[in-house]
Parts: sequence; structure tokens; C-alpha cells
Amino acid sequence: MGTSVNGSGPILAEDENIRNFLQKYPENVDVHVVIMGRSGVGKSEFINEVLREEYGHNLKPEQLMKVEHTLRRCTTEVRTAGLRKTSEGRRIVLVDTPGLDGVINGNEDQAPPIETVANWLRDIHTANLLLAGIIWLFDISQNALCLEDYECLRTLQELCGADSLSRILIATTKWEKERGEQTEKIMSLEKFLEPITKAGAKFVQGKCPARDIIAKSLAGHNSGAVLQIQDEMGVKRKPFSKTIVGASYLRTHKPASSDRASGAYAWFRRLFTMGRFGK
Ligand SMILES: Nc1nc2c(ncn2[C@@H]2O[C@H](COP(=O)(O)OP(=O)(O)OP(=O)(O)O)[C@@H](O)[C@H]2O)c(=O)[nH]1
Ligand SMILES: [Mg+2]
Repeated sequence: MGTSVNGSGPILAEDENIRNFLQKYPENVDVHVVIMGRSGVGKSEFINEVLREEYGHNLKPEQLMKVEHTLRRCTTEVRTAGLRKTSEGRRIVLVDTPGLDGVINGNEDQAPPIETVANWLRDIHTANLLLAGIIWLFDISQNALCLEDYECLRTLQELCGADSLSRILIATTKWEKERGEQTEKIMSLEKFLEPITKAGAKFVQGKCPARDIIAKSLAGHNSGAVLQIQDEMGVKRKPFSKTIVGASYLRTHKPASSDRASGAYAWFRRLFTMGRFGK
């Protein structure tokens, strides 16, 4: 998505906080911030909130990320949205991704979301584009941590590699829907996230405007990240299936050939790996 509308609000990149962090990066460069998380947590809506703030509320649907109000998985491809440039030519590009849990709408013949994201990360590395970091969104109104949350956390670790976990910022969505015991939820989340926060990932504990989350994700770095998956696929030229995250995905999601012959197995597994219900 190449957003070509004229801006109406203040340029996000000129926000004092963001500008200070952005200035550490080279001039005339697109600074990519990738939004990730499970399906339905509000990744596309997060980007739309920023786009509306940047360009005004009259954006046409095709200038926004698609958001579904159903139980279906919505984003199935990686899409980008550029914000306006600063006077030095720096521009934040927000990247929308498919939810990393499960397979795309239960269709095992389609590349899994994690492979779609891995390929995109490989391609921007090959094209020498600057990746500033990852914002990992978590739905705070969720009632319990489930298997998909643990799987996604592992996927995130394997995608980034130990050296790049500091490039992850975890933030929460859907605060106005939250009816639970907030302090306890945040404490549980902190515990759940320990494997990556102890290695440098940052966690925004409370409700926070999207622009501040973006500012925090840019903080503390002055050059592009090279994630483990980019090293494996972009530098070492490994196919997805031979990467750490790819091999792990295949181990978890692909049945042995004898199992695959069983229609009952496929039905059962599909039921449990779709995340949100398929189309
Ligand atoms: N109440 C509330 N609803 C939200 C918020 N963010 C997203 N939603 C709703 O949650 C649903 C899913 O939002 P999306 O932005 O499509 O979620 P996603 O993470 O992009 O989902 P996939 O594209 O399927 O991976 C939509 O109905 C949104 O309107 C939020 O902060 N508060
Ligand atoms: Mg989406």
C-alpha cells in the first residue's frame, strides 16, 4: 500500500518524542516498524488509528488496512503504509502482517502466515531496507492465556533470534473492553513474557496511544535490525523449511504422511489450528 494522500494532522514523525528517536537513523530513509501478534488482536486497527491521526478521518477504505468485525481471520498478506516524511526525508512505514497463529483460514495448501511474514522479512533484507523493530500486540481483554499464545511467543523468539529480541516492543489493545482484574492480568502477562523481556524486549504495561507505542519501539537504536530469519533466509539462503522457525512450524503443524492420509486427523487438527474461524 503506497499511501499518497495529503496529510491533515500533525506529521507523526515530527512528534517531539518520535523525532528524537528517528533522528538517530540515516536521512532519506524509510524506517519500517512491523506490527505482529495473533489474529484478531487489533494489528490492522492499530495501524488505521495512526493513519487517521496522520491523514485525517476521511480516508477511503482502500487507503486503510482491512479490518474484519467477524470471527474470520482478516489480513492474509503483508501490507505497508507510509507516513509523511520529515524535512530530512525520514519516513516511518508501518507494516501490517497476518496473525502468526495457525494456518490461513484453515487452508493447509496455502503458505502459513509465518512463512508469508518470513518471506517478506527476507525480501526487505535483500532489498537493503531498514527494519527498526517489531511491535507485538496482545489483546488485554482476552480471558486466558492459551496454547496459541505460547506457540506465538516461541515463534517470535525463533523469528528474531536471541540477539534481536531487544527489537521487540510488546503492547496491549482493547483496553475499553477489558473487564477483568487489570493488575493481575498485567502481572501474569509480565511472567508470560519473561523469556523475551529478560533478553531485552520491552513491555508497555498499560493503555498507551499508538503514537507513543511507535515512539517507544524506535527508542534506543540507531541502525537497522537483522533478525535471525533474515540472516537464515537472506544471508545464508536457507529455504523457510530449513530455518529454525520454519522447522519448528513444520514439526508442530504438519502431520506425518501416514497421518495426513487420515481425513479425520486433518479435520481434527484444522479445528484446533485455525485460530479464528476460517472462511
Ligand atoms: N474494542 C476494541 N476493538 C478493537 C480494537 N482493536 C481492534 N478491535 C476490533 O477487533 C477486531 C479485529 O481487529 P483487526 O485490526 O482486524 O485485528 P488483526 O489483528 O488485524 O486481525 P487479523 O488481520 O485477522 O490478523 C475488529 O472488529 C476491530 O474493530 C481495540 O483497541 N478495541
Ligand atoms: Mg489484520
